Amino acid sequence: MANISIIIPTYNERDNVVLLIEQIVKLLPNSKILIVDDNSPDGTAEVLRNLKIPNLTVFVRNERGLGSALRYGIKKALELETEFIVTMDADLSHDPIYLPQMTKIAIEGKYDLVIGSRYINGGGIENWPLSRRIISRGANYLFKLISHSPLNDNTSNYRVYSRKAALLALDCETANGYEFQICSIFKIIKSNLKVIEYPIIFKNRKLGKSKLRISEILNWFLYIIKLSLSS
Ligand SMILES: Nc1nc2c(ncn2[C@@H]2O[C@H](COP(=O)(O)OP(=O)(O)O)[C@@H](O)[C@H]2O)c(=O)[nH]1
Ligand SMILES: [Mg+2]
Repeated sequence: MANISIIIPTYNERDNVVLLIEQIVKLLPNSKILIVDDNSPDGTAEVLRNLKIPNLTVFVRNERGLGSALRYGIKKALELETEFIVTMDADLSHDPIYLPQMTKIAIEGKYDLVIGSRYINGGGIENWPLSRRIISRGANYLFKLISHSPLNDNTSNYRVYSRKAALLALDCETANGYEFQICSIFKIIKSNLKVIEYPIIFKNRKLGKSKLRISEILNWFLYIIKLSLSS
């Protein structure tokens, strides 16, 4: 049985994260679950501390940022001698039902990255507004154009990384927020690691709010220009 850690970044996800963890424990009982919470004002961390789940660790940081939260979780997972590292959102958009198959593919196929993909046959999105669909499609189109990525969904945070791929992702030291998703894929494909997509149906969150802000979208586009100039 491979040693798997599942990293879940949280910011104000009190109403989602418990449901998610309960499902993960049933589906992958031997995995370690690492929550990286940025001191959520809604008390996400306190709710989690009251759960009696042996393989659950909750890290509370005094800074904000999705990119740095993911890096923090990956570092902790590598310290645990984890062989495969999963990242996924806390808001139930990433259905844990796919976890057994995604991790099996990584282990048996010796993949360095298995990405839960909305944009291949069998994948899709439920209940996202048109504006979010356009932003996501546009971001993927631009990234593919500059990186020649073989992947159709490069911005999904539902992933299984090998140790080698996770170490490369950690090189994205300055990638904030959503920049981390493309920086890590960029490094992984430029190193010719073995990558594959697995179709997922992404469901828009029912509870809590998205943290994506206009400023972050603009920064993302500036970042992709920098990436294209440096490559
Ligand atoms: N630790 C941490 N997690 C974050 C931060 N921003 C977003 N997240 C988490 O990252 C995941 C994706 O964020 P979400 O707001 O759902 O973005 P969207 O799905 O792109 O609309 C969720 O689990 C959030 O709780 C942050 O600043 N710090
Ligand atoms: Mg979300």
